[in-house]
Amino acid sequence: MLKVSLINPNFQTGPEHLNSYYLPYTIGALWGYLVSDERIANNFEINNWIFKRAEIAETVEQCKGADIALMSLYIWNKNYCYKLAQELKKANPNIIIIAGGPEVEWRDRDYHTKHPEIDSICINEGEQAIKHIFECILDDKEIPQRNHFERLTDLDIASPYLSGLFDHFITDFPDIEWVPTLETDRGCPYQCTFCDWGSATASRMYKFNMERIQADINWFADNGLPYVSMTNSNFGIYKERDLEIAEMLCETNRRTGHPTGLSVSFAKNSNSTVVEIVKKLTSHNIQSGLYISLQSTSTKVLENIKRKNLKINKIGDLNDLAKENSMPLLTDLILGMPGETPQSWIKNIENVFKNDITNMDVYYLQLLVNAPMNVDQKEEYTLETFGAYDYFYETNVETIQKEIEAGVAESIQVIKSSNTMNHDELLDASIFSWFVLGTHCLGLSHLLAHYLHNTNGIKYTDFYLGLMDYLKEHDSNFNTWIDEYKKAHDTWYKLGYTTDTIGGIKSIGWQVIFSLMPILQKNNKVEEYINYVSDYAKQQYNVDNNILHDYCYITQQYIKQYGKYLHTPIEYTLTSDLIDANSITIEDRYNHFPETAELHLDYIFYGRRRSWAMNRIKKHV
Ligand code: B12
Ligand code: SF4
Repeated sequence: MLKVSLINPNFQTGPEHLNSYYLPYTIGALWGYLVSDERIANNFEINNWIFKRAEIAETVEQCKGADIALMSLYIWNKNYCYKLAQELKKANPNIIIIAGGPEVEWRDRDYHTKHPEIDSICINEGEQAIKHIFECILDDKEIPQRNHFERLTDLDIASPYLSGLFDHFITDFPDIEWVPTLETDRGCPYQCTFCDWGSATASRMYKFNMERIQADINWFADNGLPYVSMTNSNFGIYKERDLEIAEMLCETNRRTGHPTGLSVSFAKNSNSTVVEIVKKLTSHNIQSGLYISLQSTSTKVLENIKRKNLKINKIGDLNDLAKENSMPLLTDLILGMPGETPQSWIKNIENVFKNDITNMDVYYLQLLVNAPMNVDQKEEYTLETFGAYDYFYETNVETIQKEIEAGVAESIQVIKSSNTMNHDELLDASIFSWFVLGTHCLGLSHLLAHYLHNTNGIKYTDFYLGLMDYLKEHDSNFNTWIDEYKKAHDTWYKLGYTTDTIGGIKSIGWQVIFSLMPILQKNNKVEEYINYVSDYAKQQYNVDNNILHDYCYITQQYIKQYGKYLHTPIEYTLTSDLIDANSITIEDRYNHFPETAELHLDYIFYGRRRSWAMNRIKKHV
C-alpha cells in the first residue's frame, strides 16, 4: 500500500474565540473520487490530513511515512505549501508531490525550474488529472509534469462527507467549530476579469445530484455544524432546482436547528428567483438579506471588467423587489478597478445609498494570479499593486514577520493606483469609504441623511462630504485618526502589513476600512459624534429641532454599544416625522451580549453583514 498525505491547510476563520476551521473539502473530494476506483482503493491509503497552517516542522513530522503528497494550492496557503514541499523532499527525496488548485502558476513556463520540489501539477478541475497520475504510478509509467484534463460532465461522484472521510475530524477535534463546504454545481457562465473562477471553469455549468446535496446537508446538521459555505458562483441560476436546495436548507433548519448561517454568491441575472430564495432563507434566519455583489455602478468600469449586462446592475429594480418583499439589500464595492475615477467612486456610493442599501462592504481590488485582469489588463490600466500579507481574514500580525522570514507568509496583490486613480486619489477614496462605512452604514447618521435625502433631495454624498469637513474643523481627534489612517497605509505599502493603530484600534489590512465605528466605540465617542452630526445638520441644513431631538435619542439606542445593551426593548413615541411612524420599538437584533468590550469590538467587524452592531427599529404607524 502506498501512503498519501492529503494537504489543504488554512488559517483559522471567523472570530478568534470560535476556533473555527474549514473542513479540508477540496482534497477530501479528490480523495473520495480516487478511491471510488477499486484498483486505486486497493493500492493507496491515507497517511494523514493537514487542514491548518501549523509550524512546518510539525507538519513534516505528521507527513512522515508518506510516499505521495497531494497539495491544494490557494492564495491562502501557496507559500506554506511550497515550503512544506521543499521540507518533505529534504526528509524523503522519493516522495512524489502533486499540486493543484487555483493558485498554481501554470502559465509560467519556468514553473518546474522555480519549483523543483513539485513533481507534477494539475490545471483547473482535478478529478480526472489526479486519477490519471495515480494510474501512471500503478502502471509504473512516467508521471506527466503538467496535467490538464477535460472537466467532468457527470458530477455523480462520491461526497467526502458521505464516504465518512470527515467523521474523525468531528470526533478528534471537539473544540473546533468546523465549517463545511457545500457544492451543488460547478462552473460560472460569466468571465468577470478580476475573478479566478469564471475563466478557470470555462463557462459551462454542471450539477451535482439532489440526493447527494440533501445527504450532505443532513450530515452537516447531524454533526451540529452551524455555518455552511457554498461554492456556487450563481446560486439561483437554476430556478426550480436552487429553490429546492434552499428549501432543503430551511427544512433541515426547522428539523434540527442547523444550519444557522450560510455564505453563498447569488445569481447575477435572475433577480426574482434570488429574491424568492433569500425570502426563504431570511425567514429561517439563515441569511440576513439579499447580498448583491455590485462591485461598481460605473458603466465604463462594468464594461472593462465584463460585468455590464448583468441584471443586478439594475439596482432600482432590485430595490423595488426587495421592498415588496420587506428584505434588506446588502452589497459590496471594489475600490480601484480599471476605469474607476475619484468621481465615479463617489457616484457608486451615492447610487448604493439612494437605493436604500445601508449594509455595504468595501474591498480593495486584488489581482489573482490566473485572473484575466492579471493576465491581460494589468498593463493596459497601469494597475499598480503591492503584496499585502494581511488581506486574509485571520492573519496574525504578531507572527507575520516570523512567517515572512520562514518563507511561509502568504500575500495578495492589492491595488495601490491605476491610470484613472493615482495613489493619493485612491487613498482619499478609501478614507471617504471608511467614513461612510462607519457613519452611514453602521447607523450613526443614516436616519438623518435619509430624512434629508427624502424630504429635501440632499445627496447622501454631499451630506457626508460636508460632515467630514465639519468634523475636521470641530474635532481634533478626527484629524488625528485620518493622519493615523494615512500612516497605517504607508506602513502597509512598505511592510505589506499594518502595525499602526488608528484611534487606539489595531486592525489588520482588510479591517482598516471598517474601523471607524470600533474607533468611536472604543473611545466612547458615539454620543459626542451624534451631537456633532446633529449640530452639523442644524448649521448646514437648518433641520428642525424636533427632528434632531428624535434623531439623537433614537440613534443613541440604535447603535449597539458595549455596556448599554438593550436587554429589554425600548418604546419611543416620535415628536417629528424623522421616520414614517408614530412610535417605534428598539430592540437587540440577536439578543447577543458579549462579555468583554474586546469581543464586542470584534463582532462589529465580523457581524457587519448581519447588521449585528445595529439594534432593530420596529415601526408602529
Ligand atoms: C469556499 C471559498 C472560500 C472560503 C474558504 C474556503 C476554504 N476551504 O478554505 C472563504 C469564504 C473563507 C473564502 C475566502 C477567500 N477567498 Co475564496 N473561494 C471559495 C470558493 C467559493 C470555493 C472553493 C472550493 O472549495 N471549491 C470546491 C473545490 C472542490 O473546487 P476547486 O477549489 O476549484 O478545486 C478544484 C481544482 O482547483 C483542483 N484542485 C484543487 N486542489 C487540488 C489539489 C490537487 C493535488 C489536485 C490534483 C487538484 C486540485 O481540483 C478541485 C476539484 O476539481 C472559491 C470559488 C470557487 N467556486 O472555486 C473561492 C476562491 C477559492 N476564493 C478566492 C479568494 C481570492 C478568497 C479570498 C482571498 C478573498 C478575500 N480577499 O477576501 C478570501 C481569503 C481566504 C482566507 N483564508 O482568508 C479565489 C482564490 C483565487 C486563488 N488564486 O487562490 C477563488 C477562486 C474565488 C475567485 N473569485 O477567484 N473563500
Ligand atoms: S465574479 Fe462571480 S459571476 Fe463573475 S466570473 Fe467570478 S464567479 Fe462568475
